[in-house]
Amino acid sequence: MTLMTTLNPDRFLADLHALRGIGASGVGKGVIRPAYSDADIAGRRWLMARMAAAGLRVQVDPVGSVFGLGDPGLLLGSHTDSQPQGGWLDGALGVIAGLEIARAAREAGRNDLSVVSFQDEEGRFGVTTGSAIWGGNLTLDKADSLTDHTGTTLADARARMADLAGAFVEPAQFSGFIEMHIEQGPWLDQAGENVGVVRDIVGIRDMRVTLRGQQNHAGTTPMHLRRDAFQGLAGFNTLLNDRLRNVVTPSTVWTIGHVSVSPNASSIVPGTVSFSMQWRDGDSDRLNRMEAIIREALSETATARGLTLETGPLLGLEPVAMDTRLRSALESAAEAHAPGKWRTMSSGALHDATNVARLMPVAMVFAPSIDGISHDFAEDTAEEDLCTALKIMAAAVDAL
Ligand code: HGY
Ligand code: MN
Ligand code: MN
Repeated sequence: MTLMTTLNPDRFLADLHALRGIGASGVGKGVIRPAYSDADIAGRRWLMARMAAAGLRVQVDPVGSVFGLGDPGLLLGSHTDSQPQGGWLDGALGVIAGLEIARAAREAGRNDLSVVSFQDEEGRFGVTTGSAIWGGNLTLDKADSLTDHTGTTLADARARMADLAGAFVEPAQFSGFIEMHIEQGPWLDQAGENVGVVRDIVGIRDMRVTLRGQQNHAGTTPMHLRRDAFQGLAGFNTLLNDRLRNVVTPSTVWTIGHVSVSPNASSIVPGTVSFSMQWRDGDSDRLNRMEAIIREALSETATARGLTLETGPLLGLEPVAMDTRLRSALESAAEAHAPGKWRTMSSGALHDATNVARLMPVAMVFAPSIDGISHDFAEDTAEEDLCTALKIMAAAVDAL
């Protein structure tokens, strides 16, 4: 008897839907479970109980990442925290798939699989924070001073689950990490394919920027005398799109996703604008060249418009390649269970696997996202596709 015989897709789906109910947004299948929120902590407590029921030893690290430990061997998992408007599968899929495979393995007498839900993968405080700390990309000290958009520090947030927190889990007990995730993009869905085996994960840079001008009366302040911080952002954005044209490729992305205008009133010239500046690419040199262009465009814009410029700490992760041995186990399983309906591909989304790759061999397998939608309540995948991806990951683990 192997885990393939005890693997229970219905139990896997039931756990996925149970987790979806914790922090349900009430819109579609969406969830609202930001790191350290009541819903996130409730979700982690629920997961701890499910891990214990499966016979795994539960350990929560100081940051709030939840581990279900078996004997030394492979680590499976992802994250259960969500974006402010999250989908039910982003992260949760990988944790529950890992739980189901570890549980089925134990029922078949195999106890060398462990499961993890990393904390704050969605970066309320930074970029894949929990696994960055565990993987050594970020010290706990530095992380504790990071703040979210409301100014709350990670230290204060993680204190909300201090009663659960224990020591960091020793990475040396794991021989590798496999993470299942939804693609969060359009390619598998468009091609009608079942799974993607990830070749590499792009790198990322993320920093906060503040432009300060002069708050003033929107009626009496002539245009040529204004030091309008919003106009600064608008001017920077136009200049940036023009300057980046020479260094980017069709797969390079850059996003200003969070903007706060102060004082945000119709009859007041904005005095201050704070915004997030994020960019991603598969090439570290290109990420660095983009940083230089971004900083140059920011200072040129600030000077030209009489604004002051402040940039926060630059957070980032380098592009990482998946382990060939783990990856080929996934590819053989995909060929066996979905012949002609799988591909190898890059990941434009960041994942905990990037940080874990500093410690051990890692690999990822994608399930399709309907219409390529993610980071939105509408995120979804057909249950049949979820179960196909589960079977393929289980077959790969069974072979390892
Ligand atoms: O943004 C990302 O790539 C991840 O989904 N947090
Ligand atoms: Mn994710
Ligand atoms: Mn995400």
